[in-house]
Amino acid sequence: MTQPAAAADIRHDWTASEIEALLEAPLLDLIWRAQQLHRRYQDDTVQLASLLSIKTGGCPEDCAYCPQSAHYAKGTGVAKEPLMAAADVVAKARLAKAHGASRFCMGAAWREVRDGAEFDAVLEMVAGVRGLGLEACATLGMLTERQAQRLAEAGLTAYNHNLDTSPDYYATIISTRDYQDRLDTLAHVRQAGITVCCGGIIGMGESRHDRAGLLRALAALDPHPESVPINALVAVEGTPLGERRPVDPLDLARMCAAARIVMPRARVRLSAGRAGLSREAQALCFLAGANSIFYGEKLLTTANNDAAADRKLLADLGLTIAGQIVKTVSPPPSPRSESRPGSESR
Ligand code: SAM
Ligand code: DTB
Ligand code: SF4
Repeated sequence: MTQPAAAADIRHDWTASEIEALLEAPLLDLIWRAQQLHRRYQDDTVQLASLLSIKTGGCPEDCAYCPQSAHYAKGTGVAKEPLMAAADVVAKARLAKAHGASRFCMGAAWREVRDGAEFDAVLEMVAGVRGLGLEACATLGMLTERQAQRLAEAGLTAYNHNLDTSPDYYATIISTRDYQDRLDTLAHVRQAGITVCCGGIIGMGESRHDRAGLLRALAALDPHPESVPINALVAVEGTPLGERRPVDPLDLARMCAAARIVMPRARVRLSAGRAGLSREAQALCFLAGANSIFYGEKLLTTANNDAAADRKLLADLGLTIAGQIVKTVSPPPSPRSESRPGSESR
């Protein structure tokens, strides 16, 4: 059960040093604090969001982590593909729903949206996904205010646009756009009434101060993003970060916990990099405050966890899948109590 907000819990003035102190606190103290907020503002559900790359490769941006950048295509072998047909995308969404997803996210390797037939097709995809009763999310690069409005009119639930890292570290990772470009698009999304999905990546060589700087920038958004993806770098051969070593799963748990503390109402999504985590490491991240995952065997271009294994993990942990009707069997009536209906939904 979520409870009324205590004003002091919802803040937009977190400083990087306050957040750095969270990240360097003893892990169990940090998780304890995060759990208290989790139980005040969240329930026991985990949201399953399926991802589909609707337009792969050939992106003009030079994001050092990204296998879809045209700058690194020779090394990664990720070829530029055309935009998928709307009917094919909606068919994939139908399948994702059948497997238990409640949100469907469509990703395009674009620097920005351009008006025209392709954007019109994306609007058709959004309407089609919503028509299935799924939440629709898109991540298409930069947007104007008008484009955000058109996405809202098509029924888009959420727009994913990550800040990725701290303002200070940003230029080390991307040179073809700046932090303010990202903030401008986020403002357009918010103005259009679409919910904001915004997070970042750890494991790119950033310092703890940078991780704190990312969370500070996210928490400064007012209102806070409704969902916050925490990605661990998937080091793809051929990208400038292809040789990076995997992050320590405990650092991922720390990041989830700090995100839960500074943005208590957000769904914190344990995102890319989950395929490298043990069940126990994932459980720790859920304990720390993560309550959403990308679900389905593929992220955009790289592998994700097996869907059946994910369902089993959530069941073994006693977590509930968001948006699903769960039948609970009542205990047998005792001689002195009245019989109750055999099942209830939540
Ligand atoms: N082109 C659009 C954009 O950049 O906003 C949308 C697609 S882009 C692939 C979406 C996000 O995926 C990026 O902002 C980044 O946070 C994440 N991402 C991309 N490649 C990744 C990788 N190798 N490891 C972890 N996260 C990654
Ligand atoms: C997000 O924060 N992570 C997702 C989603 N938003 C679009 C993307 C992860 C991509 C990982 C690398 C790949 O599969 O290409
Ligand atoms: Fe392009 Fe997005 Fe990849 Fe950057 S992260 S190269 S903008 S697809």
